[in-house]
Amino acid sequence: MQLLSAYLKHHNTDTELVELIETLMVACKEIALQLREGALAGIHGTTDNTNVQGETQKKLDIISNDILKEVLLDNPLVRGVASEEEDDPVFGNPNGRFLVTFDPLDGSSNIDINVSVGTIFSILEVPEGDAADSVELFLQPGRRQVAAGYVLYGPSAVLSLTTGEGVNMFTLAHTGDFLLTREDVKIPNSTKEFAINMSNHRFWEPAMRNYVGDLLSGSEGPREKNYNMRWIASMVAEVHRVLTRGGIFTYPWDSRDPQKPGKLRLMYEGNPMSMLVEQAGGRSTTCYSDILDVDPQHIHQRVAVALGSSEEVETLMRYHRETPSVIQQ
Ligand code: FDP
Repeated sequence: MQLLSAYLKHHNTDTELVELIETLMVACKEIALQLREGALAGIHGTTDNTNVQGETQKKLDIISNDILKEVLLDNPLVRGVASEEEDDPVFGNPNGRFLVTFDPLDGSSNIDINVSVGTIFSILEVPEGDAADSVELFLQPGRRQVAAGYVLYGPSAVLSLTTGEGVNMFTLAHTGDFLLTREDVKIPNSTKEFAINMSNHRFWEPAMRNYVGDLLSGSEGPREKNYNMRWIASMVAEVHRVLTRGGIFTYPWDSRDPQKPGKLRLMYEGNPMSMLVEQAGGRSTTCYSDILDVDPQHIHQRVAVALGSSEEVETLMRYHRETPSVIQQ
């Protein structure tokens, strides 16, 4: 089995990008260790703080954020980082080539119950000609990502990575190395599995209600097959399942907060997961257009997300084209 860095070098990945990914993995290994200790390390529970999105911060959210920030900013290749847990970007070497955005611990409401969580990351290059440190450096559409991935901390820790040439998975071995365990991951085009938080049903758009209604009517309904539902409430785990065996995962717009386009964040959830899914042959959309083409206006911008098996995502988009929208554009 091949080591992560050997695999990337063998496939002629830019050497500075390989170095940056190795740095990211140093931080993720440390987070994996902290998670493994769990209650023994006294790291469960919440802090008295809320993040910029108004969500209560778990102790491990903060610990993971601090680990990633410190390790990344220590690498001179890094111009700056932006995190779910930081109000504003934090800058490092003024001559650094890369920008990194991350959700340090996605699905963190699952930490205390010992269910899978993960770190999601996106890597961009500093745009040419831009001199000053500013949030604008980061506001690039997802199509410009040079790499993206996540580390899922489950029964084993797994890195899913794309540098724009397919998706590969690496498992953390007891030696502390990430070893190649799945090469050139491909999402099956069709599926019988969906993931959505059904408790929000009454807040969805009519198109989403119709679509899910038709899935639930199974072989007797217009889709003419029986679907199964999975909901882990940890995006990173849902996307891992979709990459592994197909399916559709969606967190759509809902009317609880009609001004917000969705719950998930574009720059460190929607974009990196969309790059992975597209690179694995799947589709990723806001329900109306590709997430990777969304022009970001804010670092903590939210986005509606539907991703996974291409035929299923395209069917969902057709429901949205054919049903009048209630969203004020
Ligand atoms: P969490 O708030 O626990 O970090 O990123 C947000 C996220 O988890 C996703 O991982 C998950 O899919 C979703 O929120 C679950 O949210 P709800 O329980 O509010 O539906």
